[in-house]
Amino acid sequence: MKILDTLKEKQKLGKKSIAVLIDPDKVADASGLQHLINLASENCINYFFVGGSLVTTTNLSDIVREIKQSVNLPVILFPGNSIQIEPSADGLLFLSLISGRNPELLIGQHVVAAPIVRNTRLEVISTGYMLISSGRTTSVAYISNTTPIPDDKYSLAACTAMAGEMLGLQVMYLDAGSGAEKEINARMINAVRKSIHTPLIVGGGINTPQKALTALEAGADMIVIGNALEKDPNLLIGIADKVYEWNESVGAE
Ligand code: 1GP
Repeated sequence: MKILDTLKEKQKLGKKSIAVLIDPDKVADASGLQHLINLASENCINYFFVGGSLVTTTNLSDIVREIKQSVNLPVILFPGNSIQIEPSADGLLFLSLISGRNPELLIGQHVVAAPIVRNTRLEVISTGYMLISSGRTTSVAYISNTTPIPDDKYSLAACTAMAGEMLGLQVMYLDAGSGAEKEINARMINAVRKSIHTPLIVGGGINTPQKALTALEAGADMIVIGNALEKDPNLLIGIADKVYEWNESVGAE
């Protein structure tokens, strides 16, 4: 089944997913990566995301290969720009940064990437990517040269998501930015949830089981955890438990 179809199916059933984000620049060594892959697989995570706002290494294909050799889980590219395309992954979040007004990230890089992507077997998932302010400036806000939506401008975020959906984007991604000081607040997630029908991904600064649960309760269909695991991979156990418990409570797969 395709990634997007699975997400929509789970959304219909009220089930949630969890993705582990691997930033190629933060992979210190092969054994650390392997440990994280094993933990992720033992804790029933659903997806690996691979990418970052600034990738200075050339290990993208090695990382995808390492994951695919170890576990049978979809690897989804979460690219910061058009050079982060790796054909051996399973899917690609084709991100349009709709919270910003930088034409390069709304459509420019996509034009460059489209013919390359067309020649791959990647499942392309068009994604309305929305940055929400989260305290200090994050790498993604700086690199993208965009202003995140203020975290108390609920209707601005809701209308942005709504417009993204009307433009045909298949998934919305609310991101506070990797390693965000403040995760996205429940009211913001809920406002966006209520404004759209597409699956909703939420990430940035989720570093405790409670924050994960709050995001799920507020309406996230998928949560993404990255930075916190770079410091303490075992945090995944408690966070993944929340997703597991949620799914158990809504019934069998
Ligand atoms: C960042 O949403 C992802 O784009 C994950 O954020 O690294 O803070 O978990 P963290």
